[in-house]
Amino acid sequence: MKSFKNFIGGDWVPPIGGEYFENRNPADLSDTVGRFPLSGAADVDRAVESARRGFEVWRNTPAPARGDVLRKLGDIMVKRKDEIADLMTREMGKPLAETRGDVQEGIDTAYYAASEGRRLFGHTVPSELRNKWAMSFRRPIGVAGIITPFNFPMAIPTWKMFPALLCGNACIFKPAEDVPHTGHVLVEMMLEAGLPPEVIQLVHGLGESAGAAIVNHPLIPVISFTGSTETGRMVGEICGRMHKRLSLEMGGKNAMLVFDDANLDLALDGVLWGAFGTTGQRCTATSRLILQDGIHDELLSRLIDRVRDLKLGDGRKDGTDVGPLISQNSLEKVERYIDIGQQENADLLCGGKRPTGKGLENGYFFEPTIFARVRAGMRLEQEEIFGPVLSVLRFRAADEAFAINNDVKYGLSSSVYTQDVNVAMRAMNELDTGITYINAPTIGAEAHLPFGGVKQTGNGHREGGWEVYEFYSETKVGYLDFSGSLQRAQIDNYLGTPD
Ligand code: UN1
Repeated sequence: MKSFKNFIGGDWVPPIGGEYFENRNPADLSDTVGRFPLSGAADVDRAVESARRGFEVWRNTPAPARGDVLRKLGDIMVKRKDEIADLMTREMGKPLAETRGDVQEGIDTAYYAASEGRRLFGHTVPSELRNKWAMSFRRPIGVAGIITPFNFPMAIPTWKMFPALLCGNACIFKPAEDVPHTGHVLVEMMLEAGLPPEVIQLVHGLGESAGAAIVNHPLIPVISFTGSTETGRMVGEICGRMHKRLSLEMGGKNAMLVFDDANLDLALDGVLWGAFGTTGQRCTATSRLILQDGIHDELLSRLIDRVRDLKLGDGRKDGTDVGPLISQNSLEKVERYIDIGQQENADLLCGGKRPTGKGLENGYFFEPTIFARVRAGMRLEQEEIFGPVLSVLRFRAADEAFAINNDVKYGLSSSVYTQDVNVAMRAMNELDTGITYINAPTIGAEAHLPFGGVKQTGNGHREGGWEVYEFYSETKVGYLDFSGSLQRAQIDNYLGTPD
């Protein structure tokens, strides 16, 4: 079995404790990808020591030159796109079309970051005093701790690390233990693109050991975490106590609202992609379908027909629509929610169990599932499941649909299907989510726009787009007084009170 290493101190090295974990293909557990380091606090200590040296080199590299490294990295990713998609599907299951999209999101992020190297704007504004200039500019912060999930093994690490690097920070990267191979290849490509070796450190391992050591390390002032709201809360408590800058991207319970006047063919395609793409394992998955009375029965019956046609299987095989779940734990969690839905008297219309088909016996497969007659407030309707389970609700008027959408603790994404521009614009204003799509599903974020959610989905920061550059840099202000005399702000330019 192939054995992988950490990348610490500018070299590929084994974990100090000598322990490893196995990474298996969730579509076929007899297929082992390799063994990866089970790192701990001592590995993180070494990574931090080295990253601090890397930071000194990198912070003094001009931002356009840092951008050039990221552009080259984008070029390398373009060349290796299909190969990476294949290894990514092998370790996390989603079909190749989706893993190719995942790599493309990384490529887009690389090119966007490269262009930011020649921008990274501050402001120059007038001073209130004569012969004095006032301006702001950006400085890097230091070593950034990057902790990422399994569902977008390439896109999410690039969302975090490329802007962090462009701003001049060094990174310590811990990919989810389910997708270490993609993390390994990403770091290989970063080095090939010319990133100075000590600027990036790869520490494999589990959240409770390697992840916790990163979050708790006093010399890592910036943390970016994507994962569950429960873990995010713990990370937030620690970072709060330690005065760290923290970006959290957590759960979702995203809804699609379909109005009577909607194009139903479009809405059907949208909900299938939104609910069952990535086997429902997205923070942006559509997990609630809220249908207006007039089209409820027709859309539901057409949806069930289409769901029955979805082909479950190995994401590396042609024709597969839906891959496996990521792990035994996640399979058991989904099964718990099937029980919960039934106890709550929702109607289980299809799915709800593990499939029996040939070729599916060795993986974490679960049938695409629809519950109808779900009512607002049920656990099925309120809690994030992170699997292929869609709850269907009904509504009469827009206000009711907006209230159902908003009455959950999360607020990442929402989607509205209607031809009525007034309803669409009201939805934009009133839905409590970081993103609203009109006539498109709840997934579809583009790399050059800010991504993130409100309420317990996040903590106010955004990934992607222009906003993430604020997160990874400190604003510094410079005043230059060339008047040759002491000018006292707020005093010497005071206009006096009117008589
Ligand atoms: C996530 O669900 O964790 O548009 C991220 C989207 C994807 C990214 C999703 N590009 O939803």
